[in-house]
Amino acid sequence: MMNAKELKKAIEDNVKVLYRKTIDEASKEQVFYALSYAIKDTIIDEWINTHKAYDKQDAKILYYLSMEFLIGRALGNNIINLGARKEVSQVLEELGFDLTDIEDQESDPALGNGGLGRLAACFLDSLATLNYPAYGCGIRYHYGMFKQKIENGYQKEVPDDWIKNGYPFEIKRSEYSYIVKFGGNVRVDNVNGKEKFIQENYGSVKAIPYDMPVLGYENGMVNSLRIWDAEAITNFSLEQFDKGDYQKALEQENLAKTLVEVLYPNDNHYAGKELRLKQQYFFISASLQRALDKFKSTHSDIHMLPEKVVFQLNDTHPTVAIPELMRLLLDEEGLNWDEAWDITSRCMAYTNHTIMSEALEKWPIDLFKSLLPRVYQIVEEINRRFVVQIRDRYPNNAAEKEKKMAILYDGQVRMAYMAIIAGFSVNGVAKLHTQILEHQELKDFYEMMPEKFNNKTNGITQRRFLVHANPLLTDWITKKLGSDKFITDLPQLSGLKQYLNDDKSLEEFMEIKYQNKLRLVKYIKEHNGIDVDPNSIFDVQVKRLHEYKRQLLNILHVMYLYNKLKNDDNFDMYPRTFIFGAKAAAGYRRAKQTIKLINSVADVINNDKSINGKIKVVFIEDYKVSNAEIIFAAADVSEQISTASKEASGTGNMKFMLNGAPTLGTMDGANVEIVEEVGRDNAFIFGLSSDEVIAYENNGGYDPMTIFNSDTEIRTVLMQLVNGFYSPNNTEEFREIYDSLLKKQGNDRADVYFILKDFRSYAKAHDEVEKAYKDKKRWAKMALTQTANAGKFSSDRTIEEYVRDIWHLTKLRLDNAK
Ligand code: GPQ
Repeated sequence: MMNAKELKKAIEDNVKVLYRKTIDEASKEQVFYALSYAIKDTIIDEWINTHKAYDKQDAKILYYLSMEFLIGRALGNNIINLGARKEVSQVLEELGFDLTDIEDQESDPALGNGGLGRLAACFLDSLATLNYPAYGCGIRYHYGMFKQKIENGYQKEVPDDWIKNGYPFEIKRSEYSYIVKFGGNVRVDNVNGKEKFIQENYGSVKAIPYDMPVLGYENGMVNSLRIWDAEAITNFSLEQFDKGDYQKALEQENLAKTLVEVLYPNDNHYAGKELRLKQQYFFISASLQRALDKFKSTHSDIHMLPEKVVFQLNDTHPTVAIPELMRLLLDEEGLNWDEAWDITSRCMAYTNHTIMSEALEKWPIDLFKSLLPRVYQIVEEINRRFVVQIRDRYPNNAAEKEKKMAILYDGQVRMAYMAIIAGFSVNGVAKLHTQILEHQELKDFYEMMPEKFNNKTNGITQRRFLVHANPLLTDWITKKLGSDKFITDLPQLSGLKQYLNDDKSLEEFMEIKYQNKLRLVKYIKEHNGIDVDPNSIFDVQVKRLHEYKRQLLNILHVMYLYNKLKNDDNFDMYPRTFIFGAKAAAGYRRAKQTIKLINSVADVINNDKSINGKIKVVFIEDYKVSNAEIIFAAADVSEQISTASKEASGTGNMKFMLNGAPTLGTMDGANVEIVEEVGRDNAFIFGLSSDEVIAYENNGGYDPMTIFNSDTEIRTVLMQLVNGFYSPNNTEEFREIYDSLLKKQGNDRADVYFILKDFRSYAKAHDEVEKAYKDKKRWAKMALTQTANAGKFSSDRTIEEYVRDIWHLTKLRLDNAK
């Protein structure tokens, strides 16, 4: 890192070169660019040095293949990982600027939907911090996750043109471009008695990589996130035009334009769009071609590939990597099937992130085949061989096993099955989730190949979600522990346990929470125009809007509390602010109706003077990584209320925990492991267990009408959905929500997600929260207990487990590192 004087000069020079301005004339945005380029300058040498070390040490490289990297803003994070936070702030101050303001100028790169994409970003941070050689490989979407506007209570999607003004931390690397082919047909040639498969009449595009630096924490390591952009090859070339191929030239131009245009905004949901499959193949083919070329530039024997390269498939989205690697090895490298299969199956590992059936990718064979004719042939052969294996192993129930396990079945290509069959590892993302995979969802595979299955409980990076998000707490912990080692060794937080009975420390801890609440209060006032009482309990649910995550349960409970306040003279409550933040997939009706409901309830309650502000409801517009950091730091209560068995892990739960907010949740996903760490007394657990949910599901569900008929308070709340209480101008506004809770909907049971079933138990858990909060000291202790026990949930731990059990990487040595 340059010294303060050099940095100052670099910023001033950049402002001049970029904008023909002196620093005193520069806007905040201009200073953002000037500073970012200065920071990039200091990164570059370490970046080069790291990749020289890759080559010199002949390091095994991980390729983390993912359709999503929800990286969030880079500037602040890079400054932290360079260890230059204080210095940079000071220089900016001298120049008349505030670092936080400058950071706010950066667009928030949202190349992901939610948990899955954010996990990939946390993993990159940990890999670099732990000195492991790795590339993230993904897509340079021109439009990331849409920006959310709330208009009249409804979500409106606004395109996220994140690269409009140029993104300072990326580098275009045209010299590593590759051609990717789509469609056409396969011709078989016979060359010297050997079959050769030639794809012809295809359309193609050029894949161009852009690299972003991924910095380790104060260790001189800089890995790359490589995202692929598309360009047309022809540009209406005369040649094609002459050949009368005008149509094709146009098509290719168009393909390049649309291919990487936009991220599909679906979380935990597969929509089956052709363009999505094109995106998948596009970035996979380019990434693999590049990985093979890189390998071959320093190795002569392709059979060594598994010793030097490993590919991790982030969910099924990149699974086409399996037949694509086979294709490259067979058709380009000239290997035979067995050799190619041996290499492929030793290079590929798969992570499963959900058991929700609507998320499972199943491509129609017709579509798959016409788009990827050669790749499809290979899939057929993989499937054929696997089916032979099944018939061998299960001679008595082969047909049934085939139905349950074959890759090709019922006119579909089942991607998850291909990933399991071809790869050497299948992992779930939390203990409970992995158990459900092994014993329910994938039990036939587990029975046949148990050695492939393993668990890797998710984690989060403390560099972003503590050091960057919560500088006050970071400083305090550093003081209390006498060291900042927890920044790279999170279990050191357990040293805070010695302060659990120290009144002064508890007071300090809660004072920091209060300061962070003030920061959020200010954000809410500026962005929502709502006044929030910082002394109220901040009860927060921020995550994607999905029925299984049950934001509906939360808001119904708010309606219930409001009724009690209005109608029951004996009822009183501690002031609460219910904070929501959530984007709904653009085409997800029920999710959008839930957003409208939350906003309608907010409107009525926030404007009712008679309840003395005892309840406030805030819907934070455009929930994203940058405001998430402010929200986690300010939360008192972490709502993790998914229907048990449905949330594979959750990672927001860990971010709240780290920042001192106890979990109010079900025994689902990683909540189970959070409770294991803090103890049952330091969490508010409610609801059906996953076993109970699964048992109900296997027996046709339960009857919500009995609850409706017997519980008058619940009934009142439900009636308010359809009597205009929250929608005076349209009593039908929330009819579908009402119906979904009480009536069978086509093939769906009533109340698929057990909202009414869990309601009373949820309300009781909320009572417990209030009781605990009123006892200031008890609460402070409980809050500090969360932070002190958060050590397990660092993505550093997760990455070390992947390395130990799956990737077998070696730490890179960096000679010039600090
Ligand atoms: N997850 Cl399949 C997503 O965010 N998107 C998806 O499409 C799928 C899963 C989440 C999952 O719901 C969370 O429980 C996990 O914590 C997260 O992936 C990371 O594993």
